Amino acid sequence: MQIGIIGVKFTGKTTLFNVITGAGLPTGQGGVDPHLAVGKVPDSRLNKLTEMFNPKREIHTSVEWVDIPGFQVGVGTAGAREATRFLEHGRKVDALAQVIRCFDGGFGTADPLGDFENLSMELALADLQIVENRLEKLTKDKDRMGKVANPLEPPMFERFRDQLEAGKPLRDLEMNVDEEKMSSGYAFLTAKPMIAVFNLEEGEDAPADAMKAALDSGAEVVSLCATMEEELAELEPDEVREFLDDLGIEEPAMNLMIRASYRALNLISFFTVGPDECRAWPVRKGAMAPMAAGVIHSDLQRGFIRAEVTAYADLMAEGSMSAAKAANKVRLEGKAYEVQDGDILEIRFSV
Ligand SMILES: Nc1nc2c(ncn2[C@@H]2O[C@H](COP(=O)(O)OP(=O)(O)O)[C@@H](O)[C@H]2O)c(=O)[nH]1
Ligand SMILES: [Mg+2]
Repeated sequence: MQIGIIGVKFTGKTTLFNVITGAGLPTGQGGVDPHLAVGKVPDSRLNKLTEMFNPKREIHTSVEWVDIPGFQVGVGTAGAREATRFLEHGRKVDALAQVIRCFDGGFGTADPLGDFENLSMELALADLQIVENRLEKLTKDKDRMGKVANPLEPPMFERFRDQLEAGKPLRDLEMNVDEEKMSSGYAFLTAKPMIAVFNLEEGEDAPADAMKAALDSGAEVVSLCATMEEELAELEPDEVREFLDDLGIEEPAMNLMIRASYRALNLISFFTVGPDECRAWPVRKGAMAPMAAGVIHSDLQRGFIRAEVTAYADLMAEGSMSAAKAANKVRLEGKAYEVQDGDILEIRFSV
């Protein structure tokens, strides 16, 4: 699963990418190539499980991030080419994190609402182009053969066109299973989950108008200061703790941003615990127990018998696995059990 970081040039995309992945790319450069790196998904529940079970290893889930070259508005043909390139990279990822500059930083007065609207417009126009091409092709088919191959397509694409012409993203539209199937191959940009990341001057708030525009477009919204996150990432754990305590916050805003992105991918985490390893695993929200078992190993899915399931909150409330068992908090679940975020699983299987 990949998350693409998009936005206008010099908004802090690469700074964020570096903090999330540790990639160490130069910032302030406005490069032209995308960069890909893996970033772990911080989860304090896993840290607590590690404290409880004291395993040899602690393994977080991770997702892939793509630092996509910046987008520049209205700079002639070279700019148009660049804009297209950024859209191409955007199509390949599963979710988009749009970074919005709210700091000055010597780049001129920030225009968060303007930047958000411009980029949203660019995405909508790119999708509209595809929709119109498709509608044109369908009209030609109809003229030539008297009908279209799939009569469900024209009304769907007309609905898409109306939505995009109204300046609204496709992610807003209710789609049935057929429509999901028919449209998925087009990789529409405005159908992808979006996280709006307001990159602030330290200590300032995100502007309400831009925040509202992002929320209205169905995006998840996060505010942070990328350069402060960059400094935090260089501190020792106890220094970080002290710093956060001073601010009266539980964890770095970056963690919230990463988890919002993880949620946007429609992923939840379940855990496995033991003396060797405490580990978080990613699974699609709504997945049944055998599917989750398959994330660990295909044998566990093939030979799935049952899952021993303990809710994270129950385990913490009871204080140990044996206490949870004694309190009947360890349940035996079958193939039709829908795995919940934070479940601790032990799979029983036979192959
Ligand atoms: N003041 C301030 N500067 C920032 C912040 N985030 C990034 N920058 C600076 O803005 C410049 C551009 O950052 P970069 O990450 O390369 O932006 P990109 O072009 O979007 O990848 C760099 O000099 C960063 O140090 C921030 O939150 N506050
Ligand atoms: Mg960059």
